[in-house]
Amino acid sequence: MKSLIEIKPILNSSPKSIAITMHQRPDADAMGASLAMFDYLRQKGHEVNVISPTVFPDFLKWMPGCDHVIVFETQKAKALEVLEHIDILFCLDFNSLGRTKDLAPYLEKTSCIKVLLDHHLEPQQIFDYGKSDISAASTALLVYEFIVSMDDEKLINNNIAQCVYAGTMTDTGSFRFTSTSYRVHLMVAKLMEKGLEHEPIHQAIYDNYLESRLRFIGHALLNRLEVFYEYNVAMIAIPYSDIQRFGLKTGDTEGLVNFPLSIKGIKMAALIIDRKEEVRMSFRSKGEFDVNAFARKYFEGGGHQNAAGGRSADTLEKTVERFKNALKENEAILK
Ligand SMILES: [Mn+2]
Repeated sequence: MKSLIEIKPILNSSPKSIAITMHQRPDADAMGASLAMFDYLRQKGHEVNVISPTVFPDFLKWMPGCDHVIVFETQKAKALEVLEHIDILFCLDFNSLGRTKDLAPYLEKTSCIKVLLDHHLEPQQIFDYGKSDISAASTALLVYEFIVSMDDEKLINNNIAQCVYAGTMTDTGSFRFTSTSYRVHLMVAKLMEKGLEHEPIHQAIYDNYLESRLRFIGHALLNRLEVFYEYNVAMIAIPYSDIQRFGLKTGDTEGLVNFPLSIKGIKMAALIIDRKEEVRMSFRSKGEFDVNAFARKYFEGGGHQNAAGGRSADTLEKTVERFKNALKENEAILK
């Protein structure tokens, strides 16, 4: 993979046809990075489309440009038509094509230039240009830094500012995780200097839920939380019946995994959800315990040292049992 900046002459020459894509079930970072890049590359005169493998959550529907996003899951023909004639594919906030779910085989088929901007561990070796920076707090930050490195800071408008701020705010737990480096604060300072209003973004993302989502959190904390003090681990396991009962939608369980981590002494938290088609898992940790390694070893997943995801084809009960066995195997590290 050539370094990202080497794409500069290509982007600065003739107009290109470009697609930007992100991981399935996109979060604010995947969407924010993609929409910021979308706005920027359009300003540069390129023909640009954004493809999300699956629908994106309602709490991101304020993001500038989100109306242009083609959702592969529901607009397959349109997405495939775009992929057929592109010169460049930007892959943002993921690093292995499998993370795009059913879109993956079509991305594999394209012979165009593939560009990576991402901050997850162990990228697949299929990209022509890119930046894989695990110390970056967010992919949105990498997009911001990319635009600056292209000598195009003047093109960072309010749309781009809102998108990269939102992605970075959420991926840093509102600027508190250890990943919140000086680069993050430097970017935010520059964005605010340009006139970014941050408060509406916090409100749009964190104060925009339905009552049912709050009731669900109450229920989950009261009835679905289990604490294993012997391992310093806490877990919330959500059966499919809860999803139906509270009418949960994409994004409604976002952040739930952070609650158990706020219990004194707890070093690792897990959220295990029966999504019917499969069981999905989120892991968070404080300090040394590496949930990326844990998710990779036991649950076909991965991510970052302190935040990772996984999946299981077993039932919820069986998955919880496997999780508990995995804790036992890691007893020495967790204690
Ligand atoms: Mn991210």
